[in-house]
Amino acid sequence: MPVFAFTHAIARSPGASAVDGLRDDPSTVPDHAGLLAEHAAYVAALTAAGVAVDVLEPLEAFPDSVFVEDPALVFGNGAVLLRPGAPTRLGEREAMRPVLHRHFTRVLELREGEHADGGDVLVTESTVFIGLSLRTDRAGAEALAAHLATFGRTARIVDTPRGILHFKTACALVAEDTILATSAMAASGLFDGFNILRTPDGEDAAANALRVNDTLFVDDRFARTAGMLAAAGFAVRPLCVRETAKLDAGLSCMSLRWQN
Ligand code: CIR
Repeated sequence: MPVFAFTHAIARSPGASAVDGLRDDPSTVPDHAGLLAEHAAYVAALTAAGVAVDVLEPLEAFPDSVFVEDPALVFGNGAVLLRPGAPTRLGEREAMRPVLHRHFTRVLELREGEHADGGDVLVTESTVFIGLSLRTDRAGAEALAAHLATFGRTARIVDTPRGILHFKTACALVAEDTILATSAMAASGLFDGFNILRTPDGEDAAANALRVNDTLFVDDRFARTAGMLAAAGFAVRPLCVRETAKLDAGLSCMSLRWQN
């Protein structure tokens, strides 16, 4: 069963505080109504792709909590409660803890001093890449790798290219043996052995695509990437994430996905 075969997902609606989320450029302020509309369309697209989505209530105390991908990592046989690397996001893990226990019988945890964001984790069949970044430190990556081994998964700790927030900001698994990547990520050599589809010039931000069952979600601002993927045979579903992107986030960040 491919690692992008999903039956279940967790998402969290953006609260009013979401407009105060972390971002590289504080002068770009997202619109709350726009964030809500994009989130609702995203959940509807997951549902249409065959996924049952548990949509959690907003958490006003944590502006970035809509990005549920970061405080946890989930698989069909268990979950890991992570420790996000941004101080303002660390508390999201406590809110995620009961949610994970509701869905999974086996929940492992990172400990104090260990930090990792789910956005830095790319799961493929053979390897789980863990990107070291400003959010994911070596202690967190090594602890996560050890937890992954107990789930029967092999981790590889790598460097996230400088200048991007998360490892998956620049790449996505789009088929069992195929990775969509920015040119910089493609040139890193990390994905030797995979087929690599490069995002066209000027469309680096399209690399945070999301494969869910037979559907490939792509940011609708990037027509050339969508065209390339459609020509390669993918069932592309463009989604609007213009407001969400103002928070340095994209399609993978808004859900935790697994197969039961
Ligand atoms: C943050 O800086 O943490 C959020 N504004 C964006 C998180 C994006 N998450 C992801 O790429 N997995």
